[in-house]
Amino acid sequence: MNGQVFLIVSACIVGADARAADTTIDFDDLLPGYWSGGEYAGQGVTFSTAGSFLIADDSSFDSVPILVAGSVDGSRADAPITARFWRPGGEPGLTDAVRFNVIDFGGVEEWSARIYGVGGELLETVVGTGGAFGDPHLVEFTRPSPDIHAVTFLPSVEYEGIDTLVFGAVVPAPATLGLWAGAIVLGGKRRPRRAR
Ligand SMILES: [Ca+2]
Ligand SMILES: [Ca+2]
Repeated sequence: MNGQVFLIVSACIVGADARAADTTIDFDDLLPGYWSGGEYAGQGVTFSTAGSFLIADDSSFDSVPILVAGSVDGSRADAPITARFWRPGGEPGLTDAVRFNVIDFGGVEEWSARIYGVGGELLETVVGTGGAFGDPHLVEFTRPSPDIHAVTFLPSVEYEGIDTLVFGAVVPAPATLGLWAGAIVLGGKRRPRRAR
């Protein structure tokens, strides 16, 4: 293998690795209807809703299923949907990039999306109105380092869902590092008190 070929092959391998780190969930393997939210746990993500149900909805459009959530009374698809990221074994995980499409099957009203850290802290919010069927609105969060544990989509009362969720590699949350840092800080504060 000469040097030029080696460089090309190396570049291809690096490119493939970068793409392989992303996981895409398009919900297309779900049959339309109710689902638990745990169907993709093996891929590092679970879904839940503040409403009463999650549903894979094709809504008789040409689209393959999207994910929507019903409100508590079950009459509308307008409840928040939260995706959480996990490591194998069920430990909380963090990623540095999340994106998904908003698909709007109803009238134009304001929706929002939020990302949260592992302690539930709000990191960023995006507000929008786009996403008409046939013209998906891309919502994208990119962080300088992996600190996204959850993303919540808050639809309006006018029927939006999400599709094609893509997220970067999920790494362990540094809980152990946090505990050690706390112990060091506490230890450092205690010594002067004893000396007084
Ligand atoms: Ca889909
Ligand atoms: Ca709408």
